[in-house]
Amino acid sequence: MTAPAPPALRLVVPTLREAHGVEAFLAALLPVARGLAAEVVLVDDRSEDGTAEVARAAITRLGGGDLARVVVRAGPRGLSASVLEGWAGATAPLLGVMDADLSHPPGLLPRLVDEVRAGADVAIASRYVPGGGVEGWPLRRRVVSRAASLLGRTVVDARDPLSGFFVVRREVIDGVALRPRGWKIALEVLARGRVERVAQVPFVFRDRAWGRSKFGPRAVVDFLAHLARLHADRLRGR
Ligand SMILES: Nc1nc2c(ncn2[C@@H]2O[C@H](COP(=O)(O)OP(=O)(O)OP(=O)(O)O)[C@@H](O)[C@H]2O)c(=O)[nH]1
Ligand SMILES: [Mg+2]
Repeated sequence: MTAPAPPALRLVVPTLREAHGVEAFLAALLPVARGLAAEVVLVDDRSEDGTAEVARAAITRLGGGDLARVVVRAGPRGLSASVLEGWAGATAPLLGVMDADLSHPPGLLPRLVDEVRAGADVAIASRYVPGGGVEGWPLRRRVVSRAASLLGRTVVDARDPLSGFFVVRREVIDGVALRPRGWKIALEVLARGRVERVAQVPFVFRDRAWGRSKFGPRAVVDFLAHLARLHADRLRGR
């Protein structure tokens, strides 16, 4: 028997309390992942609703045991920390991340991978380029997101630097000390990684189809602190 081919992409999906919809998400994602020869790692932050167990059962039911697994984290919860933990030790040349609540269409993944294969260092699924958008968010959330994106653009050259859906060439961050705070891993990768070419692929972000939003004032505070640190490090030449 020949050894299985190494994965082309490691896709990390951070999860917190997604038991209700994670099976629908995996049903949409796994065929796409298989087509891309991707490995999928769900990194769950000890969700109390049984997300990890539901996801494991779904992976088995969907016949995805050879390409997807669930890791349950220890230690303090954190979205960016979960993503870094999921990427750690990857041998695939490409790393990716997306949300588990179907806000990010799995069908867009091949396009992001193609962009990196065609020469981009990072391919971001972007809400804020022509053809992109947001569906189902109240005005308040749209305004906060837009304002945060504009602020993010003061440190990185991308229209949606807070997108949680992107693919990056592994070499871009290999050996780079990433210190993300809170949620915005893309901002950190773009600001500190060896990024020269960014591809921005439009998509329409759909509000979560189930579960309660975890967005709140804490997310805003974390973001502003993260941004301040990136500016300070830049001034100090780090
Ligand atoms: N591991 C881990 N995953 C998280 C954490 N917070 C959120 N997530 C997951 O990260 C992804 C993005 O979080 P969301 O809560 O959907 O963020 P959002 O889309 O900005 O906001 P809402 O959908 O309105 O809640 C989802 O798959 C969540 O389940 C966390 O602290 N740890
Ligand atoms: Mg969401």
